[in-house]
Amino acid sequence: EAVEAALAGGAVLVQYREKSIDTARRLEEAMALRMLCRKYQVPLLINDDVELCLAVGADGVHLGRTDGSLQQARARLGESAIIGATCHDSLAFAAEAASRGASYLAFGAMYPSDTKPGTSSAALQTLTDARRFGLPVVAIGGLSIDNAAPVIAAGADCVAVISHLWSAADIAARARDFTHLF
Ligand code: 3NM
Repeated sequence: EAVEAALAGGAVLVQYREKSIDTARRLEEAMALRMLCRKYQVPLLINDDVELCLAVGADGVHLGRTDGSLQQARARLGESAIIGATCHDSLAFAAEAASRGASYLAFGAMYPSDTKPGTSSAALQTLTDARRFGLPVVAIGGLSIDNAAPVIAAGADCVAVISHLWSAADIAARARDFTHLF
């Protein structure tokens, strides 16, 4: 219900991010999301799990920093898959990911995040500089309606949000508020 509300409010991409080792549950949830995202014609990405992506026919994966994973994922998923790469605050990581065929570059954390406390921080300038790679720039970490505008002004094409979206009393309205920042 929460994801459907976010989609109705205008979310343009959904990432399934589930660290549980319960394979059956992961498969079931990812499949349910796949059907929901298809209904709204929004891509579904799976965090760090190429095989689950293939199993449910998701649109791609988001990858953390593991050597070689990008090429392996591309080889397994094909040219049309969306493959996103975490770059933290590093233009060097971004350059490497771009050269290895990443579909978008993700930077963060832009602000302290309750979801991922203690993660390293990324500068607004990094978003601006990353535009040189010619790929969509995604910003993540501690983003809210009140603090996302400077991140978008600095060069983010997308904001990835957990807490400030899912904690909203009206998730569709909160998603809509984010779309109005662009
Ligand atoms: N990655 P929230 S920050 C999953 O910096 C994740 O790479 C981050 O959640 C990074 O919107 C983060 O609740 C958590 O802060 C984002």
